[in-house]
Amino acid sequence: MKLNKADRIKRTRVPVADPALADRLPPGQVLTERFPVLHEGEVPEYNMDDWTLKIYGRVEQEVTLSYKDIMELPQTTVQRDIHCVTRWSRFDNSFTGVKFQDLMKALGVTPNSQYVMLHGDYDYTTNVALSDLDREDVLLAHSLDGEPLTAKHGYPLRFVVPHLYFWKSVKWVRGIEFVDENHPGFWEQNGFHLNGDPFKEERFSGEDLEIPDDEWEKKEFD
Ligand SMILES: Nc1nc2c(c(=O)[nH]1)N[C@H]1C(S)=C(S)[C@@H](COP(=O)(O)O)O[C@H]1N2
Ligand SMILES: [Mo]
Repeated sequence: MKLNKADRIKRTRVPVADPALADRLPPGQVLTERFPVLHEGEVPEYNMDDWTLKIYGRVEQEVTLSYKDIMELPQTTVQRDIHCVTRWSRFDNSFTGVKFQDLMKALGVTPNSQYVMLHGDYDYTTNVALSDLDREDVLLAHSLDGEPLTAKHGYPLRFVVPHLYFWKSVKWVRGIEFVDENHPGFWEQNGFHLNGDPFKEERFSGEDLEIPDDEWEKKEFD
């Protein structure tokens, strides 16, 4: 059933803002304890012997890592809230993995550019500024709340960029490409904001689209 615009607006319940959450819950978000699954395309299956993560583009030296290489790097756990542009937020997610900063340090990779295109299976991309990755709490995560990520949530490895809308947190990450210009990735080419700060409500690049606050409840949970 395709709703016309008026119907959609009628269905748009304005999320109730709990004043106690004002500092924590970005505008227009709804809190959930469940964990919705959102992505385009199929959930990949891997033979971990063949799996690689490539770091390439505008760097002094390109590097290809195995899963073992990643697991041998220093491990960090960060507890953060996550905010999806389809209006759900989930508090206190405890992700474990390798900090982007530690990865760069360990590899001695010196980027020659200020922008990054992140690549995930299958053919998913999202653009981020290097300054948005070069932070204490940006992880390449393999676990959530002490358990390995499920296939649907990005096993074996996903980015967690908690201060931006969750579409920037690439699941099934396979490539970190340093690029000269901030070209839009997949969702950014499809009407979403180039940057995506939830506290500034940077949802869209052009005209606002209606996102009913229960949009995500039609999705799968895992
Ligand atoms: N590889 C890949 N990563 C992806 C996506 C995707 O389609 N493919 N979707 C993004 C979007 S739009 C969201 S909201 C989050 C959802 O993560 P979750 O399914 O763990 O909640 O993953 C992001 N990472
Ligand atoms: Mo999303």
